[in-house]
Amino acid sequence: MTKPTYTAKNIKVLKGLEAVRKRPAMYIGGTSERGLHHLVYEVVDNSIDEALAGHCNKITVIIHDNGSISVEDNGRGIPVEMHKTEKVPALQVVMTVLHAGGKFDDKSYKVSGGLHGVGVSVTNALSDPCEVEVYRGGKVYRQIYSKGIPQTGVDVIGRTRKTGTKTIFTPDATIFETLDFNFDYLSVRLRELAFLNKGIAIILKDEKTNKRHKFEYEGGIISFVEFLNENKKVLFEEPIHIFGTRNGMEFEVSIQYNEGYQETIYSFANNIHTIEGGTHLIGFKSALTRAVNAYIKSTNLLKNEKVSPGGSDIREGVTAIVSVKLGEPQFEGQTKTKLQNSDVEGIINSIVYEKLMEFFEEHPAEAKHISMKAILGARSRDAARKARELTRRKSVLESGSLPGKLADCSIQDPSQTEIFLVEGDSAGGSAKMGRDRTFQAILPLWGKMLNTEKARIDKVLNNDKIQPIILALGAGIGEEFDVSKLRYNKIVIMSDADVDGQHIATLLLTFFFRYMRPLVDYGHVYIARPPLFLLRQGKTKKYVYSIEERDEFLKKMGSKGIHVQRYKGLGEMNADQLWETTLDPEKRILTAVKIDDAIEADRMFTILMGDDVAPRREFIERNAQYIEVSV
Ligand code: 0RA
Repeated sequence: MTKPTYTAKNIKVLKGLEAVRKRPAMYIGGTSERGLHHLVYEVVDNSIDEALAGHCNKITVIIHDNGSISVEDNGRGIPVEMHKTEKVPALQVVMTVLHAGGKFDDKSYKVSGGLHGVGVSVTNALSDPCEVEVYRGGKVYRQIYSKGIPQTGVDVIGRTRKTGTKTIFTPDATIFETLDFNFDYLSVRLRELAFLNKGIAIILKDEKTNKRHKFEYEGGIISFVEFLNENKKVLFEEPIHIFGTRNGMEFEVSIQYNEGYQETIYSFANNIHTIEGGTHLIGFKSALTRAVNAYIKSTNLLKNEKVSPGGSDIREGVTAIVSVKLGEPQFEGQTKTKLQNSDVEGIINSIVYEKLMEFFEEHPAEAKHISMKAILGARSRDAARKARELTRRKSVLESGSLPGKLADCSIQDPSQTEIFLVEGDSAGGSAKMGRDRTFQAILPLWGKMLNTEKARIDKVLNNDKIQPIILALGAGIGEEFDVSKLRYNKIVIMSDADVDGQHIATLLLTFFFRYMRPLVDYGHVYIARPPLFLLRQGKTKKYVYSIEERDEFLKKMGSKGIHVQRYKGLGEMNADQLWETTLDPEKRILTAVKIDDAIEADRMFTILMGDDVAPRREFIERNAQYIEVSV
């Protein structure tokens, strides 16, 4: 084994790696689960670049059972020859110099690249150990690093016929709060990458559980749109597909409509999900609005009617992906996910408009469907406005008046308060008596909750089950929702631990997700977990929250004179018990509702709340552990 040589240049390299280890958040956004997974994405991005350059079509990611993870591609292999100016092997430069990436290959620009665009050296710096194998020119080369510092030279360790690069790394336990790679978390991003880069097969395996996925989509973003609409009724079968290149920028758009009213548009720049949008998204939206309006005008679909569809009417029920790839993307915004390259907007706007008009001309049935839906959307917006004005006039939604059934808390400071949305009047009654009324408010819910997944906003606004919730929270709804006006810090859904209770919780979550989204994004929503059993033995009492926990305690307590009481519903608990088990911040269990991935959440709500029964049954069966409480 050759020892790496140290020169003055190495001092600079060490300083760079040190900076990464000192402030990992600056490079990978944090050291929790998200940052941990970012390590993988940096490595995968390099392989994606190799694929986009046309030299690789397969990437395999394996979660190993010793805590390491490996990423292997079948590209050309990172060059191992001496780097001309750095005087060490090119591989070592890529692995240890910040921003080195594939830059020494001038011809191709780096298309993918993580949010922070720092490259695989960051993954290396935060791993211990990290090992890279390169298959190239008939040989297997290897270099091993610890915390980014080479422990060996680039050694030849064998012969091979294949070409490619494999990186195996173990995240440094002194840096990360968690070291467990999450199969589902990785799946979401790797699937997204497979959609955005058609023809690349990305395989994910988990050696611990033997789970395996292969993501490969010949249709690219067309497949992405079909995937998003999978359980929805679509207006036309084949998604629209528009693509082109201009000024060195590649762009691609796919559009399909469903019968719902939600707007689902995801935009990407260089494979990065631009959550905050940007110029590509603005250009796309403008083109869509202009094209649909132009078509409506040219076909006189509106006759003499006064309504005119606006952008949001035209985007009711749309599912679209906008993806651009460009040389020097400029990102801004709070999370650096807003594309700001100004030339992109005009290019996308004009080309998408042109191609959409062509599509409409060639597909009059689809064009008419889209147009009629937009017109209906405009009419309903009109109706919603009138409904809002009516309720306003009745001074309900904006009067600050509170619903009659609300038992409010006494303190005013919204950062200290909680509201429990309680299923059923009897549980509501016990909760009102059992709570700490200084900071806990109770709003009982009764009757059949509206399924907001299938309702337009005018119906939601006027619904007598939903209105009390809007009033109690005090922050408005929909586009006018203002999280700063929220009257409570925690909104706790409290329903029975049975199928009906689950259903109500899901209906409420759907409502929050669709109409009060910041509530979810800012982490205000919780689900209470009431106990399932009360175990009693003489004077000792123990509430348990799952069947496993019950069995565990039965074992511990022995079987002498144990009395097991099962709670079928919240209504069976008296006020004291409810306080003890579900309301008391010292003892209760609350599950925070977290939505990491909007795409997954969107699909989940569609499946749970949409029209199709089969996928819903399948989903519930797959997730049966969450509703085991109903047995
Ligand atoms: C630049 C040049 C060449 C290969 C690569 C970059 C490369 C980098 C990575 C990172 C992960 N997998 C990769 N595969 C390839 C090769 C240039 C040549 O062979 O002429």
